[in-house]
Amino acid sequence: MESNFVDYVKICCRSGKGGRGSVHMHRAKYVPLGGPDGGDGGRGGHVYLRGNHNYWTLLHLRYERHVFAGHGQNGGKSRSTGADGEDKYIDVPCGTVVYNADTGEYICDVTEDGQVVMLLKGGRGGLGNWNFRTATNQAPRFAQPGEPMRELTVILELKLLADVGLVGFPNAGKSTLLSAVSSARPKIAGYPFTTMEPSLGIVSYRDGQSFVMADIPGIIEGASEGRGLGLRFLRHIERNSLLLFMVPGDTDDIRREYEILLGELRQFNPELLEKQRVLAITKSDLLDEELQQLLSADLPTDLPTVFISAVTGYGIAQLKDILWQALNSESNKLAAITSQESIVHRNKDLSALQQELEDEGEDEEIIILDEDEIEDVEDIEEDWEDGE
Ligand SMILES: Nc1nc2c(ncn2[C@@H]2O[C@H](COP(=O)(O)OP(=O)(O)OP(=O)(O)O)[C@@H](O)[C@H]2O)c(=O)[nH]1
Ligand SMILES: [Mg+2]
Repeated sequence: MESNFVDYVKICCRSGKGGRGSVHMHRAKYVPLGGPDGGDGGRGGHVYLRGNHNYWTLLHLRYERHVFAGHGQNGGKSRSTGADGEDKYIDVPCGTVVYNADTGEYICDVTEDGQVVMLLKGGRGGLGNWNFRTATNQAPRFAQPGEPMRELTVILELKLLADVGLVGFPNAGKSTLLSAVSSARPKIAGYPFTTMEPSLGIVSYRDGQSFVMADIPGIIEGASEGRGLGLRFLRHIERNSLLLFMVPGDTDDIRREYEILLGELRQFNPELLEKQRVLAITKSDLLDEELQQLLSADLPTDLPTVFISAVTGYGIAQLKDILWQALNSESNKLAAITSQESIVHRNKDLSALQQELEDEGEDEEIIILDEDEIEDVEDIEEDWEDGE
């Protein structure tokens, strides 16, 4: 199954090459010695990255393997300058980290909405022969080539995936909660491992504020030894600032289930336990008041706890308050884990692409004039020599 949860992509970027300057001699009926009038080449297109808060994943870039800016047009006669190549913008979610895919070197961070970073500069256009007139060479037969294009393959990785990561056994109601508080529509069903891949939702809070919640596949006892879907999905909550543990109210021993989850997380990465935690007792609609009080007395005391029902909406507002407070007390305190090993390289076979790029990328350093252009130039020179 193809995942629609994309937190890294590899993109081959190329700026445009500059257009070459033109070698041209002005010819008009009554102007026999018109002189050089070759215009300048246009600038090649730049490649930019642009932060866009409407994106939360890199999914939209998944099939965007190449981003090629346009080439500058060549200069023309009558001193006309070639058009600049089209610039390209790669829209990325805020919190995207950019690495050089070949060296693994960090390039930049895009953190703010609207932030624009130039990734590759387009080649400058060459000057036309008009620019090279001098007293001693009034009919220069040369012009500058445009600057070559530049190429770079980058890996884009999302640093901050979500603020809140949901942690619970299968069937705990994680996906149901996400769909109750956000517009995300993860699959929900009464069997374990309904969720096979993480999904994100934006939870709106008061006054137009919001935070991001990540639903990940359920964890079972022994997941660290590979049981169930294992723990590989925990990679996705390593970068969340808060973990929301979810245990159904009808569980025999809520505290024990919570401890099992903690244990599995510890096995995966002990640093996960340094994150803030909140415990939600889900499916509270299945409990009566009396039972809820009974259970309350035996809940873990080292973290905030709340009874919720995603079905009736009970406790959801309170949960959001608790999450919001916790997020803002310590938000963004945790440095993102941006170590190289957290980048997974997928589809690494770039050899074909590389070849294609090389073939296309041969730059014309030598200016080849059209037949009649050459004649023009020679005619004029002869005219001038005759005249002298
Ligand atoms: N009564 C009641 N049932 C709920 C509630 N929340 C979820 N459920 C039910 O519990 C079952 C599992 O819900 P999911 O949201 O798919 O659980 P999950 O934690 O995402 O499960 P996995 O994806 O398998 O890990 C579904 O049948 C839901 O309808 C609730 O608040 N009350
Ligand atoms: Mg689910």
